[in-house]
Amino acid sequence: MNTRDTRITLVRGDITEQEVDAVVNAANSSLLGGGGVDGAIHRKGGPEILADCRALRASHYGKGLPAGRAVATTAGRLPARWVIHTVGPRWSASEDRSAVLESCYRESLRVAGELGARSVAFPAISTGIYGWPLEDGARVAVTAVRDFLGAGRAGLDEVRFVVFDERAFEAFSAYVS
Ligand code: AR6
Repeated sequence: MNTRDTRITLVRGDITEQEVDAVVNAANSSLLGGGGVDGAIHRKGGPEILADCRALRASHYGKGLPAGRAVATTAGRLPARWVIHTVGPRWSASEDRSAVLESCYRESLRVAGELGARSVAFPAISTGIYGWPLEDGARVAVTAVRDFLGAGRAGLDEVRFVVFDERAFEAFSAYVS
């Protein structure tokens, strides 16, 4: 799929193994690590990432990074140049939080553009520990990225969705084609 000059691709794999300029972390507002993608990125990327996160907390985010926002750090030992940490919303059955989820993708792409990244890999934000239903998470993700790229501000060659299992691959396939 091409939106303006950026390819949107989908692969099944591990976000920590992507050779792209920036990988996006499904973080929490503490920026101090956790499970899922967050745990894998810190484990594989090493302590430099956490050191940068702590510095960001001290300088800007003493109260935590709000959901929907994004910040960049080194990628440490990952085969990428930067990690962009974003905080997804927890799924709520009673409240529509999809604008916050959209904002995660948009803000991550905005930060990627500021860094001069040409390629960005996203996990399926909020669809793991934060409980967002996969099909809807895929819809919001692809729509948000497509809308951002359609506005023509990106300067990116590729936005890659990286999903862990077959179910997620099928969910994203419905929107990335
Ligand atoms: N590569 C690609 N996708 C993965 C990987 C991986 N290595 N590991 C898991 N997934 P999650 P969230 C998929 O839970 O829902 C952390 O504790 C997974 O199957 O990582 O945004 C943070 O600190 C799912 O589809 O992120 C927060 O507290 C998707 O990635 C909280 O979890 C996202 O799952 C954030 O929860």
